Amino acid sequence: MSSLLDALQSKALAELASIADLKNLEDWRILYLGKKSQLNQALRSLSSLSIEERRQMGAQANQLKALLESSLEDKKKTLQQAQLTGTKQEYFDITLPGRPLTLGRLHPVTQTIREICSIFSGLGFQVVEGPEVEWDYYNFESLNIPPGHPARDMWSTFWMDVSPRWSGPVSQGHLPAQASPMLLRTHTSPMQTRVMEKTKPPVRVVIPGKVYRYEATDATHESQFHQVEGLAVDEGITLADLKGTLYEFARRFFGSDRKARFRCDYFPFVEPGVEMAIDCWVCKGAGCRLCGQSGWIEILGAGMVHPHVLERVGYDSSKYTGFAFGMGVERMPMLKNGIDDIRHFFTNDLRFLRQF
Ligand code: YSA
Repeated sequence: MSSLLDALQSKALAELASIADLKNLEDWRILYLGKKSQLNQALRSLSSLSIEERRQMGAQANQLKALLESSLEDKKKTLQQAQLTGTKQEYFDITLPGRPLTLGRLHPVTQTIREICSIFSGLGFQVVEGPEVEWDYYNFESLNIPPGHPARDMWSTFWMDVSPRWSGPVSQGHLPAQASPMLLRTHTSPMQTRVMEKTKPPVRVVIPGKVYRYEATDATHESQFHQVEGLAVDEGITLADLKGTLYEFARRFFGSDRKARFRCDYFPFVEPGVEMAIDCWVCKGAGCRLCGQSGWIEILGAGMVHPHVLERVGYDSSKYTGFAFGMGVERMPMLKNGIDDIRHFFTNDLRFLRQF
């Protein structure tokens, strides 16, 4: 057995010396040190020897095992080093640039919200956010839209299946907002009341966020979309401030070559009310499917905050006036980049999203 182990040692070390890559080294390890290796079989057969022989052969076999293991480690280090420095045939070039990681990017709607907010920040407005699930009081009543008001039809929405419950005190016969039903907000305007309830004038805020409507979708209408609300309240604010601010915004967002148009509009929470439209990017004002043949696309509703809205939050409407607006976010990049259908934003088609 001793001569068998000697022969095994010479053969194993001779083969190891000629190995030039890690794959063959692994094969060598399995052959000489693996479970079914000759060495392991020799170790297992020790039990059939006499005690004296077992001691001698056991020691020799263990020495050989240790020698093969340390030789294997040395060889492995040598081969790995050769790979890194490129001194052997099998190597990789560590100077090659790595594989680029696929980085995500912000959704075009998020990019637009950030751009809009950044423009208004530059005009002195703070950015505030509010809840998407809202009380009827903030969404409608505080904005002069009591139950049964026809404006509710225009903003038909998704109601929460929670029955209003209020067991707290009733001050001067008025139930608090929390006693009204809850809904997915139909516009960002409820945040006007929330901000004014918590702040004394002067106020200058923009409020970006998601809104929901029970709406038949088409190229410019979604049932879930985004708005940015704006509110400025101070002494001496006039409609000229509203128009000046929004013209300046349109100039910075769309560029000075685009046309903006104001027309009278009606919203129960402003007096007077206006809508602002930008000339259609696709047809350049000639009329097309996107703009409903009008040449213009409405981007926002606005107006001078109604005195009742101011009084309701405790502002003195004989001292303070204000303007407010609510713009549709998706329509802004549509107008800027010629996107012909609002639904592209939410179908998650990477061919569309990667363009922004
Ligand atoms: C009006 C006066 C104020 O003092 C303050 C805000 C407002 C705006 C009001 N809260 C409102 O929501 N008006 S709106 O229904 O006309 O919507 C405002 C803008 O949102 C529209 O001009 C349009 O750009 C966008 N929008 C409306 N419905 C949409 C939509 N965008 C996509 N899909 C829809 N279904």
